[in-house]
Order: sequence, then C-alpha cells, then structure tokens
Amino acid sequence: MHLPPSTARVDLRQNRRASALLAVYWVIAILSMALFTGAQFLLVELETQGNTSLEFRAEQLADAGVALAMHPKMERWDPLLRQRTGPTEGFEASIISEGARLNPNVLAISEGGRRVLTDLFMEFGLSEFDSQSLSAAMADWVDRDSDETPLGAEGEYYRSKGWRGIPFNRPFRDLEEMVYVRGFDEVAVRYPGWRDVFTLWSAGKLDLNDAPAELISLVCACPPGNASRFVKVRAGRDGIAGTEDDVKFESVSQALDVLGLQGEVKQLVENLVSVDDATARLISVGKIGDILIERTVVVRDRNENPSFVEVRTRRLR
Ligand SMILES: [Ca+2]
Ligand SMILES: [Ca+2]
Repeated sequence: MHLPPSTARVDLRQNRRASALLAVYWVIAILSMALFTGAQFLLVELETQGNTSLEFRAEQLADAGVALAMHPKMERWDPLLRQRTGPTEGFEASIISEGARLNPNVLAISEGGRRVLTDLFMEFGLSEFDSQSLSAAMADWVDRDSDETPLGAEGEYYRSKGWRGIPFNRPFRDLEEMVYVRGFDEVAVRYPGWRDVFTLWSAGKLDLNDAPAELISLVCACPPGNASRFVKVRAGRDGIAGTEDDVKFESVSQALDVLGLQGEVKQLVENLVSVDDATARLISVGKIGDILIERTVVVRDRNENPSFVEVRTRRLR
C-alpha cells in the first residue's frame, strides 16, 4: 500500500516524536536507576565507614589491653586487664606462658620429644605406625642432614612426589611449613585445630604452670586423672585458673611430685618440662557494641628486654 506523500511525512514526524518520547523515558529510567544505585552505594559506603571506624576503635581497645599485659609487673589476675571503658565498650586481656604449647622444632630432635609427638598424633586419631612415621619425617625435616632416619622422609621421598627443595633441613620458621611434611595432611584432616597446640616461640619445654591437663598427661606420660588433679591444685582454693590464689610451682621437681611421678619416669620427663618459659602470649579482645577484635601478641623476655615475635589480629564478631 502506498500512502500519499503528505500523510507519510506526518507519520514520520509522529514516529520521530514517539521515538524521542521513548528516548526521554529511557533517559529518565536510566537516571533514576543511576540515582538509586548511587544512593545505595552511598549507604553501603557510609555503613562500611561506620564499621571501619568501630573496628578501629575495637583495635585500639585491644591494644590498650596488650599494653597493660606487656608490663613486666602486671599479674595475670589484675582487674586492670579487664576493663569496661564505656557503656558498650571495653577490653579483656590475658597472659599465658608460650610454654603451654608444644614446640615441634625442639620435640622432633630428641627421642623423648618424638615419643611425645607420636602420642600426640595418636590422640589426633592417627594409627601408631602413621604417628611414628610422621614424627620421624618431622625429625628429618628439621635436622640438618639428608640421612633418612628409620620411618623418616628426606629429599628422595619428596622428589618422588615432584617436590624439589624440601625438606628444608632446618627448624620450622612458620607453623604452616608443617603441612608439607609427609603424613601431616592426615593431622590437618583429623584435627583441624592443630595450630592451637603448637608454637615455634617457646623455649621448647612444656610449662607446667600453664599447660592444659591433656598436654601435661601426654608429655609426662601420666594418667589423665593425675593431670586433672594437678590442674585443680594449680587453680588454688577458689578452683578458678587465673585468679590471685593460683599456685605457681617454683621448680620442676616440685611440680612432678604433685603429678605423682617418681624414679626413672620422673627423670625422663624432667627434660621435657619447665615451670617458667620466658615467652608469653598476650591475648586481648577489644569490644565495642557487637564488634569484637582479638589481638594476639607473642612477647619474648617480657620481664627483661621484651620483643614481639608474632602479632595476629582477627575479628571474632
Ligand atoms: Ca634432614
Ligand atoms: Ca585460682
């Protein structure tokens, strides 16, 4: 069908007007969307900034706790370590001996230490054979030579798996290195919380004044009941650990007597335990509103010439 030229022009103009109108609607729609999105971004950004400044405040509060805990004269039961600084804010700091954890660098290089590691891995759920093999592989990892110990693993084993340059033949410098030791993957699967059991910063002996009952029983090869009773004695008359009446053992011999160890067993264990590790773990949680930030600082020689060896921060909530 052919329209007369004039009608065609009118239609064309109408079409153009309709197109222009449509374009205006589009522009309005896009602008509205842009404004809406912009407003949303602004809201999110304001919220993020608000959270960031609250997090910063919580970190400051955590640091206030760390600073107090750092002081060599500060006792762990001192109420100054637990303060409320406002209606919704405050901090709680604690001081723990780093010797309350196990040091793989020291344990792996002695027979008594490897016995402890083997027992620990069995506690984690590994078989006796796998536990012994893993202890031996850890010894090969940290000792300086490339001679394989019985059940151990040196370069040849790792090369067969396509890994070159390991073991490092030096002490672990980071707990994460342990993951690469042959057989350690089984520990990571069976006991994901393994990192909380170990440290690389203690002098290497289990500090009986702070260690949990499970590790005392393991290292001292004594019944769990003895270790629990020992921990109760340590907590003092009020039965609560970390209070003023806590018992602090002055000598290893005295502590082992309370644990009920005698004779040869006592002699064997004496080399694996202490009562005064010089490295401390200060854990301080800063709180504001619903936000909790935990700062962990490991301090060497807190009483003499303090130095930080590790600082970690995590948001708990
Ligand atoms: Ca080696
Ligand atoms: Ca107490």
